[in-house]
Amino acid sequence: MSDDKKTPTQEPTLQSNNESQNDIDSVAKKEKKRSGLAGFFSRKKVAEVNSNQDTLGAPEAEPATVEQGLDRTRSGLMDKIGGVFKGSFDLDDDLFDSLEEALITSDISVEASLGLVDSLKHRVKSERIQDAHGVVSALREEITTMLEPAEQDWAVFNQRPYVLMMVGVNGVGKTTTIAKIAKQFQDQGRSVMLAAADTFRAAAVEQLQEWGKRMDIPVVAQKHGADAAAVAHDALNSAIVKGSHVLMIDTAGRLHTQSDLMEQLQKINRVLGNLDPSMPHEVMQILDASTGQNALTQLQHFQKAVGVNSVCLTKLDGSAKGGVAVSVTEKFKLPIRYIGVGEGYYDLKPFLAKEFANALIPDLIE
Ligand SMILES: Nc1nc2c(ncn2[C@@H]2O[C@H](COP(=O)(O)OP(=O)(O)OP(=O)(O)O)[C@@H](O)[C@H]2O)c(=O)[nH]1
Ligand SMILES: [Mg+2]
Repeated sequence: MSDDKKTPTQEPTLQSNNESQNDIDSVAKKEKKRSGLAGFFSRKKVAEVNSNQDTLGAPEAEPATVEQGLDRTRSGLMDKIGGVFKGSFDLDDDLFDSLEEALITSDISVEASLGLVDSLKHRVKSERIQDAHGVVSALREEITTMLEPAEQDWAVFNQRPYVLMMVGVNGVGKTTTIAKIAKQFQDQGRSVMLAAADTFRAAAVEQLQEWGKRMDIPVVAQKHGADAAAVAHDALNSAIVKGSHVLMIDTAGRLHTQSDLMEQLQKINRVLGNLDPSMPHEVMQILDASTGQNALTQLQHFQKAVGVNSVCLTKLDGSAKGGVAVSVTEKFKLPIRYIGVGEGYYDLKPFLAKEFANALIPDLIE
């Protein structure tokens, strides 16, 4: 059977965190019943969603700075680093081993942690660093250097429309990130079009449509269960006709093990590529930073299946340990376009290596 003839009922269920599709559907139905469209925006409990209504995506909400967003992330790592330098200490192998452990337990991969500590040892020796402050400053600089390959210029407005497809596992923040980017582009006077190619999850189409309504941005959609590639195809034609600067394609969350759903992404790639071989110009994978090393595995599989070109790290304002940015860069050298530090429109920040390293590892408080 050709891809085109697949019906949604033949697709495997989207399961994550052991949720069955029935669970997902019944949650979605409950969400739909709730007051207004609040339920479409998240899977959070009603009380949480309602309490967020004032700030969720509200342009007037006070956005977090990167430093503020990384508050929780930073305190975890700095507690560990502070612990290494507590009391009197020698800059010996034991101390560097403890530092290495602090980095590894903050989601920096073993390889990257080894590399960082090796460079640090050399610097401590060659620059005759003797105090904790000097070691921590040197570590911050080493982390900045390691993160630099991920800070890349984005030629997003060089093509028109620039076609950007968002991929990732369930609930990582794909749809919210699309809305945040769309809002920021719109603020820059660019025209955006959205494609509701998550035709799989109940209420996903309405979720994107509601974002579009709020921002006055057109959303191309078909009904739930429609062929995702057909939606992307329609949206591209509309974006061409309208002369939109950017087309962003929202896709359903999926696990890499769901081969039918991974093929669906390949099909979107193929269908767009048939119209113009350079399309989609970019496949951006959204990674929930709080999933730590698991994010690396997700990226590896999605990259193999659909050729991921860039990354966005979300939920760095939560329990994430932050080191995942270092691991992702060390292993994949892909651009990290943005980091998510909250739920509002402007809680999505361009990734800047130095700013990130400074926010992650500030000076030790004496
Ligand atoms: N705190 C915080 N929450 C975020 C961030 N990004 C997204 N979220 C929240 O994560 C939840 C899931 O976001 P969605 O955008 O629906 O995720 P998704 O990947 O589209 O989900 P599926 O379409 O079901 O796969 C929502 O409650 C968002 O508000 C972030 O950077 N910080
Ligand atoms: Mg979504």
